[in-house]
Amino acid sequence: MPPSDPPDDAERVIRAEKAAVSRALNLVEDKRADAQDRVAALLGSLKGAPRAVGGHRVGLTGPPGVGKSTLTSAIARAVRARGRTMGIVAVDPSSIVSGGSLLGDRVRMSFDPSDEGLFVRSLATAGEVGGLAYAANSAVRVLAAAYDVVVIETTGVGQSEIDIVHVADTVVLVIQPGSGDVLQFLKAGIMEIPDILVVNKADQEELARRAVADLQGALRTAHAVGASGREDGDWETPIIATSATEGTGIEELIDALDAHRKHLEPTLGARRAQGEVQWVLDLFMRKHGDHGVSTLHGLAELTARAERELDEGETPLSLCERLSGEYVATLRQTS
Ligand SMILES: Nc1nc2c(ncn2[C@@H]2O[C@H](COP(=O)(O)OP(=O)(O)OP(=O)(O)O)[C@@H](O)[C@H]2O)c(=O)[nH]1
Ligand SMILES: [Mg+2]
Repeated sequence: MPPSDPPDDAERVIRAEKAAVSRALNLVEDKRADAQDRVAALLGSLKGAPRAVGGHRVGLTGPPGVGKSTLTSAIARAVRARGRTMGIVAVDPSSIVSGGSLLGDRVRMSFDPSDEGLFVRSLATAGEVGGLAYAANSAVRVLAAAYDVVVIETTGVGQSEIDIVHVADTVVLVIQPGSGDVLQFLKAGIMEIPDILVVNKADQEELARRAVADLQGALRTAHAVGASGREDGDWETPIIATSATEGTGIEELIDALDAHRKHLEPTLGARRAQGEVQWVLDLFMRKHGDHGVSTLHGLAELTARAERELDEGETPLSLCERLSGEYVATLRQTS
């Protein structure tokens, strides 16, 4: 079947037609240059969609096995029960794509496939840095045009390969009772303070109570040593105990998500724009380091340029590629 025009596809995505959303995500994962040109065009048409502007992008992250996927399923049920639609993209570091199928898929979620208001997709990392970050970013923006709430699940703590901070309005860090690393990271200021902290597996009640108390202490220490989140100081990170398997604490979590989204409203546009700029700069610097930045006239110039060109409709993907091209061309000229 020949591909339909991007505007056509965009309309269908905005109407949340599952087949169109699926097709758009296939395109996002297709690394060929012509596919990526079409992604850029598609994202351009999706950018102003009502849900893309008014919706909520939630990043859910945490160490392996803490229950992120189970929690995401529980969140989805609660969000749907409140009459809102939801798209999920799970970034699965353990999966590999082979012959078009996803092997070793650890995304353990079960949903009603006939529910038109819920869409789930996992992206396999297949061990490549950078490429997935692009795909995840684009995937979130496709889903954001179609669904009220988008959740992106990634595994990791601290500086992970997929920096969901750049793509999520709200970052939720999920841990389980007895996970000392997170406490240490928070205390030492290695980790940015998340917008919401969740202690899952709180069916282990005594352990969970202690974990919540420890986290409260760690947050106080983190604030004391000057570690920061993305807030200007007037948002206090709530700590919420949940049991994803028993369904407790989920309503409280959704309320906290809504409260954070509301808190962000006045600055959301700027925050999202800043996230995209940061994403481009990060990727470019990971690839080409300080030398790349100085060759393209320094950080201030590069930042201003990214702001301007993203604002004009360029996608982070295409912009980063073009900057890389310019850097390489300059190297050739001067060598
Ligand atoms: N007791 C208890 N077990 C849970 C809870 N939530 C998840 N689990 C169990 O923890 C295990 C891991 O759950 P997942 O949801 O796959 O965890 P994850 O964080 O998504 O794991 P990765 O994506 O592999 O990092 C499964 O056996 C779940 O049944 C909970 O609230 N209480
Ligand atoms: Mg998972």
